[in-house]
Amino acid sequence: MTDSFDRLKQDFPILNQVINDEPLVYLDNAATTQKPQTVLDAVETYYHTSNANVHRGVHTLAERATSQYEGSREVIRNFINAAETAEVLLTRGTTTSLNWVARSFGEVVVEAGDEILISYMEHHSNIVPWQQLAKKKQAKLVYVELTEDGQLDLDDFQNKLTDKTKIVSLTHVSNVLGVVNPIQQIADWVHEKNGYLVVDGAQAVPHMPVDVQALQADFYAFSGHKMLGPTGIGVLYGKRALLEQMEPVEFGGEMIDFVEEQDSTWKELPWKFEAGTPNIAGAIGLAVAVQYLERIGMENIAQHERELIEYVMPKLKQIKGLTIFGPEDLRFRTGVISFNIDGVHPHDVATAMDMEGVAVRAGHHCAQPLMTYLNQPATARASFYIYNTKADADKFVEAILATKEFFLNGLN
Ligand code: C6P
Repeated sequence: MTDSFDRLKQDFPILNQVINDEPLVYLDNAATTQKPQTVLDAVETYYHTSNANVHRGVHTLAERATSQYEGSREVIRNFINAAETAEVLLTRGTTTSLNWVARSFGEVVVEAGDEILISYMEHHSNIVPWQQLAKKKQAKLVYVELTEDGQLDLDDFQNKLTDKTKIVSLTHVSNVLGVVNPIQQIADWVHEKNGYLVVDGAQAVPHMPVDVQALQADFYAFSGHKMLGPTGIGVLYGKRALLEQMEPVEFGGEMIDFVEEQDSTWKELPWKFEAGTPNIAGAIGLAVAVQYLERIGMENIAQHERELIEYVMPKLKQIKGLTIFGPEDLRFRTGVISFNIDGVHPHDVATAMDMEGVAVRAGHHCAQPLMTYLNQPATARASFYIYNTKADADKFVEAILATKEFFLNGLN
């Protein structure tokens, strides 16, 4: 399977370059992915041939832009199997999507004394909006513990899921541990308690098939730039019945039906949430990215990443002084590998690996409560994607060994 992925690199012009005298090995895909030529072309072609504002004009370019923008929404709807395009809101990314849910839906359902349940593996974008809501509503933010090997502790989850729990908001895949959470099972538990489930899908949608109807999540958020699309475009899926109850978060042009001196009415879904001129080129680019992923097949992509980590993990485990975070059982992981080298600061690790042409990220990965929980100030992190190969994995291992040698033995 991975062999047929080897030729994908040629679709990504940015990958064909030398960094610090070494061919680039890009392993920072959890932060953002690179863009294939088809996505770059789609964005450029839009500006060359169809640029206009959407939903406003009747001239030909305006109609073209509108039909491409709304056509992109349909491509995305089909990709995640939402029941209708009214349930697919185009946002700036996962952060905006989660903020909209917390501010608008949270406003509707959360009352003083209620609980909002999240976990210790959440990204700040799935913590801070809930902290703000909890403060405003005098609700309580409750954290689910993790198991020893970094999975969601499902016993603790079930203990903390009570009649007081109004909203559960969990990541589908952790951006630090790479662990995949059993969202479908969790949705059943949450709904039995009459709660609502919000899912941060930023690290899941790019890497595996996601069917929002099968998952039964009430809201599901993700970002275009982590799945080959442009930056500044993302998605908030929500069940129609819930979106109907919510007020828009932003107000202004595009989202109104009728404006009088003192009051206004809103457009229908999904437009009532999309105030102002949207990221039209971003949506078009994202749809082309989705089509690129669909051509490869999301099952194949998940399988490719699994093969890469099955290939690289045994090699990493042989390196003395290397700690790898997250589950031992690779069936519960995507291609995210956080690690530390004893005695070397993760930032130094990332800088030294860059000297070898290998791009990895170091830091708290916008997950400070998780770092505290793991008792680590930071980690280094490699994250694989469709265009990474076994040769990249080998280079990754070599770069770790060279880094270790350089810092611990002063050689290189
Ligand atoms: N994680 C990373 O390097 P935005 O920035 O809105 O596109 O995505 C935010 C976000 C939300 N949830 C998860 C699980 C994420 O991983 C991210 C982005 C990047 O891990 C940047 S910190």
